[in-house]
Amino acid sequence: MTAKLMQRQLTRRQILGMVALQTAAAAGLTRIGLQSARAAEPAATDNAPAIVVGSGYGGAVAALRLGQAGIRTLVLEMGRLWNTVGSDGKIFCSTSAPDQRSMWFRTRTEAPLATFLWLDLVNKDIGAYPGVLDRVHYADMSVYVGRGVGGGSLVNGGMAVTPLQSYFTEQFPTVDAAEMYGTYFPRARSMLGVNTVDPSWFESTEWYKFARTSRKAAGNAGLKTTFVPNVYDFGYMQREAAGTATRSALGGEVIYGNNYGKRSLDKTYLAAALGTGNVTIHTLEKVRTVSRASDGTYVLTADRIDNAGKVVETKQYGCTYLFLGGGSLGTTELLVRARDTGTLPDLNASVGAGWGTNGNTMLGRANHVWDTVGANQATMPVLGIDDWANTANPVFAEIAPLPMGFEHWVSLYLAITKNPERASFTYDAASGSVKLGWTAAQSAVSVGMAKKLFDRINYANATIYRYDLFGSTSKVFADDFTYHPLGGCVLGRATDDYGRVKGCSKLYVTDGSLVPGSIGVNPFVTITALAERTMARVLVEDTAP
Ligand code: FAE
Repeated sequence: MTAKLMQRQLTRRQILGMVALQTAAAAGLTRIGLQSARAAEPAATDNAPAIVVGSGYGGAVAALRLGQAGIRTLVLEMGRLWNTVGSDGKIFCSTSAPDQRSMWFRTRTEAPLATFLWLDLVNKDIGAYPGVLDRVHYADMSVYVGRGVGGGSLVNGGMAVTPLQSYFTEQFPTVDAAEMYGTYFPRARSMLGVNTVDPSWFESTEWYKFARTSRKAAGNAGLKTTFVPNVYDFGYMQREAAGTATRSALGGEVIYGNNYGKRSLDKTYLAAALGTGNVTIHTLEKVRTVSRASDGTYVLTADRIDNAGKVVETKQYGCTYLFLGGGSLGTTELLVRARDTGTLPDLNASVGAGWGTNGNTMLGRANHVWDTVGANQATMPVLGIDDWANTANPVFAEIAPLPMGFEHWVSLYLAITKNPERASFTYDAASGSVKLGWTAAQSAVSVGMAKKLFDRINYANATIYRYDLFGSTSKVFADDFTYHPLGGCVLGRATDDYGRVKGCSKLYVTDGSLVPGSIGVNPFVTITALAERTMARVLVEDTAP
């Protein structure tokens, strides 16, 4: 089959999958397969040759490639399918007036930016519901993750960055980098629908004034900025600006979901996976335990919840091949629990280890009154300050928007630092929970590195930090959360070099837990490309009859 023909077929299949996703949502179904394009709930499946846990990047790649290989596959996702409009006519709620759809079983939102002028203007009371953004709290670190069909792709900033090859090699010395950069990164970018902002539009539009102002401040300190690609459709964004398309990125939407414009996984990989006719997705089902039957097949226990979070059914599933795509937290928690409660006793000691925050730290600077950032700001970042080559203090800082609808002179950044600190997850038998050993001192390392860079920028521009954005304690650096949880089942340690879990045949990890705590840029392109590499290998070597 020619590449062109394959592409055309994929598009047709993708459309079939998207119809299935839409029809399932409209009919209120929690099981989605091609049958649901006819608004019929696919038959309940308890056994499948392959099961995929989670429908984020790693899970979506696994589901598509298994489906294309003709392997009947079941995806279990704890979040909902985001495709039904609420009373406001929108699927996702707005960022400025969030409701129950915003956060995963909360009664008040927990936005990253807690305050403005020390005032609690940002967070709002909401009803408890399986909302799209979760903030998972550990002792000294909290982690933002997406919940729903599409995982993190539903809530993230869409920045689709390929890491520097030299740093990729440093992090993954046993992976063939030439093959990654020649085959798997391009494959991932093409499937994800990565595109770039038109530079001339960027230079002229009011919507990116904030980025140009931050670029100028960085330039004054002798630092260079670089454009970063995104999966948000920039053609759509330009139509938003022209007033011919409904606003999403230009309407403040991002962390609680984008109603338009973004190529989230339900529009790309997952639609194509359903289009194969071999993939079914069950929503609102959280996998709780994994064990192995005497014949070597995997047995999963999953709780099905309703919109109030009540467990309405506990189900058992069986499969021959098990792919874990629950994300760094979800996958690692499942495996740490399985090892330490004895349901998968052969998992090695590296399971749970090697976790990091990608060195994340958020901060704001106050610009001079003449350096405006604009009342109108697009929510999709397109520029980063790239000082990674500075071996004394490597930092890549995304220039983040702060769309408040009025001029506030704040430049916001998400700094990615080369923090070498790592932590481990451990099972606490008394509470039955999995704990993360990350400490405040480990976050202080990221802060120290970000501070060195931004002290330079402040000095060169005679500006200061903002002290009012992260709570009432005059905190400058948001050091207590990350958007980029990475590691826990690191490639080559907890798994072999292709994500096959050591000690358990036919068990695979395909998500962010494979990345050893840091990748130097926003991580989803790397996660997707590694998953593509795993699937290409596993389908050839492990599933042959
Ligand atoms: P992920 O996408 O988190 O998917 C895991 C899925 O598994 C989720 O849907 C879970 O609900 C589900 N799940 C977990 N446990 C279970 C279970 N036990 N049973 C059933 N289902 C389960 O994992 N990255 C970028 O590259 N660029 C950005 O611009 C960017 N911005 C971000 C902004 C925000 C606000 C956040 C939160 C993240 C951002 N990220 C960004 C990070 C990115 O979204 C993240 O690295 C990926 O989503 C991780 O992909 P995984 O496949 O590992």
